Amino acid sequence: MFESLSEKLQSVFKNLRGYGKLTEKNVADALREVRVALLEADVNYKVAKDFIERTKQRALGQEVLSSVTPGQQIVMIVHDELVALMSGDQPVKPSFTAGNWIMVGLHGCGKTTTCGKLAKLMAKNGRKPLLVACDVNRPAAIDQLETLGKQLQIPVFSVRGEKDVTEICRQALAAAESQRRDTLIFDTAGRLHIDEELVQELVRMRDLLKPQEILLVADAATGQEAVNIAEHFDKALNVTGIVLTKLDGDARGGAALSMRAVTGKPIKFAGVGEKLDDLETFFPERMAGRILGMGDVVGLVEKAQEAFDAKEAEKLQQKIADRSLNLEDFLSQLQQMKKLGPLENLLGMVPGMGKMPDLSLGDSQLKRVEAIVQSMTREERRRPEILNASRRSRIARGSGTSVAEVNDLLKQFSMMKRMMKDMGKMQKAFARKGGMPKLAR
Ligand SMILES: Nc1nc2c(ncn2[C@@H]2O[C@H](COP(=O)(O)OP(=O)(O)O)[C@@H](O)[C@H]2O)c(=O)[nH]1
Ligand SMILES: [Mg+2]
Repeated sequence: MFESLSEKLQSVFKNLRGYGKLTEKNVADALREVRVALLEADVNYKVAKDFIERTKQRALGQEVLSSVTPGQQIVMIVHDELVALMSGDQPVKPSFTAGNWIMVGLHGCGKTTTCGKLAKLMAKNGRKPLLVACDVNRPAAIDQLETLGKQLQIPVFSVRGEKDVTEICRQALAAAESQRRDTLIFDTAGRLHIDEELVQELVRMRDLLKPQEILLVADAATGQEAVNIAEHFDKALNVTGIVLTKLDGDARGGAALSMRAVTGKPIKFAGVGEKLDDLETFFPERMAGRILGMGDVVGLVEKAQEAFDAKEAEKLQQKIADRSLNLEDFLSQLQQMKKLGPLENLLGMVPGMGKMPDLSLGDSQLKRVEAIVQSMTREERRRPEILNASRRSRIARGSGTSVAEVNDLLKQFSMMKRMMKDMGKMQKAFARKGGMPKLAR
């Protein structure tokens, strides 16, 4: 997610890390680069400008905390400001309140898919969803929703041949009542451009349904265009929030970072893939952490908890927190992540791993890593620092790999540990300020 932006920001901060003291010029130079990175990520021009201004004021006006380097302090300020940019003056609270939920947006932005994903999340949160097909323009849209409903085993309400959406809505409300469904998710038609006819149809729906939420679904890959579209829809319908889809693709970050500031409406959910599990509650803090390569430990642990033993996850979280991670954990972490699906999705969430492109392990590579770790003695796994040249060549022979491969693995491992140490320091500083990204919940 947002790889290029993330890389650029991290390299700016890496340069700052060397300074014992920051001068006005250091800060100004760094922030100029940050600004370029934001603009290249297609962040709204004015949003980027204000962001830099605020960050500069804070960076220059603040006392340097003794526990962190000035460079780290700037990262913290940028992190705070990114969070503020995405959350506005009110923190976004995930809500799965029963009632009527309407998805609106242009053609192809991901409305129908999001309806399915949201229904799944609703069911997980104890709701009884009913999907309602209100895209009457294309019969295929009804089929698509019904297919999703079948996969999810969630009922879908449709009236084939009915062109009047308000009529469909009325019948859907009655059906929900008799089937005791408490949360209705309405899929609507899209257009290539927002037009009056579409708006009128949606307004009629809104007035009838008095929705709990009316969410604008926007394709993050389209950058500022997504933000403009959101503004238009919001003007016409007064939406309650935004679902940003396709954040897994080559979205550059511009939409995610400008949406709140430009429209004043919160991003509530993020679509991060085509599968029905790929909808997340949008947490500005996590997103900022990912962008800055600080890892998203809470997110990882949450995902992990769903996929494997909760106890295992807790242990991992604790180890990350007290930084006693050893090679055994490293291996089991890699194995567990493999269970969780495509590694790339998760790498960005693990501290330090966002920076390790070499770790995109295929099956056969994972087997080799496994073989290497298994050829070590217990002592060696727990205290890799004792691995001298002769031990390394024994391990290479034992695992049928090469010394170079053993060295690579150890290098990656120590990089990860170092990153964790850095993070630990920053977290302590954050905690003193009243807490920002936390490792432990
Ligand atoms: N990669 C990715 N694809 C998505 C996401 N959300 C939707 N899509 C894809 O976008 C296409 C259009 O989605 P659809 O729900 O039919 O859009 P609609 O016209 O607004 O109803 C489909 O191929 C979806 O699989 C997402 O978060 N990530
Ligand atoms: Mg659709």
